[in-house]
Amino acid sequence: MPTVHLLDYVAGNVRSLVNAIEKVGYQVEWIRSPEEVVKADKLILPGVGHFGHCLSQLASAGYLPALRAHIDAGKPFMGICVGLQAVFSSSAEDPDCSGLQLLPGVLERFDDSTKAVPHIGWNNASCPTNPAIYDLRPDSKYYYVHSYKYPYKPGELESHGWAVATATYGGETFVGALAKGNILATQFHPEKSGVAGLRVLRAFCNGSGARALASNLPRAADAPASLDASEGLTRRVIACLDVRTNDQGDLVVTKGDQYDVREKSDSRSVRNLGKPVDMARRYYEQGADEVTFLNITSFRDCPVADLPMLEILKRTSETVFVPLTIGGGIRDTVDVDGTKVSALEIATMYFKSGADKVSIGSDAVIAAEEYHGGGKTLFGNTAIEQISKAYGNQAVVVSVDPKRVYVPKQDATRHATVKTKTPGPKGEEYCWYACTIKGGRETRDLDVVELTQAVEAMGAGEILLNCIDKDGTNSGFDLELITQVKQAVRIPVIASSGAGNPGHFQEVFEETTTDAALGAGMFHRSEYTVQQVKDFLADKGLVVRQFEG
Ligand code: 1PR
Repeated sequence: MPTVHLLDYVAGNVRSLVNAIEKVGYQVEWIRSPEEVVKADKLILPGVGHFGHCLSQLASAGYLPALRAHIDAGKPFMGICVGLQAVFSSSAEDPDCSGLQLLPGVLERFDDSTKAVPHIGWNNASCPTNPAIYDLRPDSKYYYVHSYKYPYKPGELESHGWAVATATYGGETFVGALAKGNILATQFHPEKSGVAGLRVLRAFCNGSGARALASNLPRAADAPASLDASEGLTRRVIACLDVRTNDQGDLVVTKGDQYDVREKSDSRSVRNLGKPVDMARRYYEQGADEVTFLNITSFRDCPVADLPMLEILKRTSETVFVPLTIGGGIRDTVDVDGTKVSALEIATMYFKSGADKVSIGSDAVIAAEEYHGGGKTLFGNTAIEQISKAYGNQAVVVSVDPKRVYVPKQDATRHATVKTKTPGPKGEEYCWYACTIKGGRETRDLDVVELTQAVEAMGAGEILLNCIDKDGTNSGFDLELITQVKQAVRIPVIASSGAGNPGHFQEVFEETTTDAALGAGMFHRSEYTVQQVKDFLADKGLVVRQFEG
């Protein structure tokens, strides 16, 4: 197999990139010191986390001159995500840190006054003047996850000979991909962008992208006179697999009714809906935009010994090229031999096995209680802070398991209430949402507004918003809960629990500002496929990504 070199300068999830490169027919060799850069022909710089963290690691290890020499020698070079950002001079994220300075320009943060930041999801990378740049296609969608972007100004980069593909999020048009000569840089993650992303990687690896570019060199006069600012972000549909060991000791996908995963029959055995790796692949092929695994009984086991979940991730990431999230048991713990293992170390094991994000449940509730108890103080030692510092906030999801608590009047509790259209058993017109831990087994005196605002302050990048009252009911999402949380935070929110048919997805996207919606039981029971949900949404005029085979 021909070889592609990857720069190994920082801990991060590069397993999916390795898998994607192998999928397009190349083997990966690692570059582990600046001296080794010279042996690379095709070199990829994967970018993870913060601009400053990435660039200062590169600088302190002495990589920058070696990278510039590789590029100056005309050898193929590709930067991904922060790897694209690195080609500019600097970023507002870390103003004191310099980029590779191949291009003048400063990255800016997305404006979060009217939309969620980070920008997470599937968006365009379209280049009206050079539609074939590295096999990027105008109708395809690519997976982005970032808070900083280079704003697109028509003609600016083209006048320096760059071909530029753009995307628009919430009225801000930014650079999605850049190419010139031997250089390709993508703000999106090709390794997470399904078949559309694999095409881009293939065009880089086999040189066809650079050759096509050379025969269609961009000219300043080709730059669009005005911006194409049409919004490209799709409605994200996520498939979730709750995984646990059944009574026979097999790891199975299960699904509860209000978190009770045992059959209603006398046997009370754990409901077994299938094999995790096979089901994840099926959902990927149906067009799921992400796949989430929740290890729902992790609090009983020591997760460090929980090798089957690591194995599930490794095997899934070989065939599923969309983002994978893993939740359950991400917290400081003590291994069976008495060794202390930090939440960061556990998360690292999951990232190395193919996860793109980790989801934290119970531990986030305890951390939020301490945050509020200490007068909204950040101590820097929580799992959320440590993992988001190392891997970026987009890698940290907080999974919330709330339960309704009804009250007769708005001021009957200190908690943030909503006036509900579904009154309580005694006709109560208000409710608040109490956070729970250990899979709903313990209810705490903390509401969802307190929890989500605390974890946002700690650096969480996204909220996975379940609802125990709605879970498994097929009665639709809890729109009142989702609206309350969306108003409380600026990070993206994934609506979860209650989806029973495609109309429920339409409802949650049209009646709330949720950033994504997740389904479980309706997919597992084969009542609907993910594709049917997406076809239905498309029919109703909502933008979705369709699976490219
Ligand atoms: O607390 O950090 O160890 O994480 C445990 C994780 O496991 C949490 O994310 C928690 O939500 C999850 N969990 C724990 N117990 C259960 C259970 O069901 N007994 N599952 C559980 C949570 C909720 C969703 C579900 C949606 C959609 N499952 O993932 O998929 O409700 O279902 P539906 O569309 O069929 O209605 P920690």
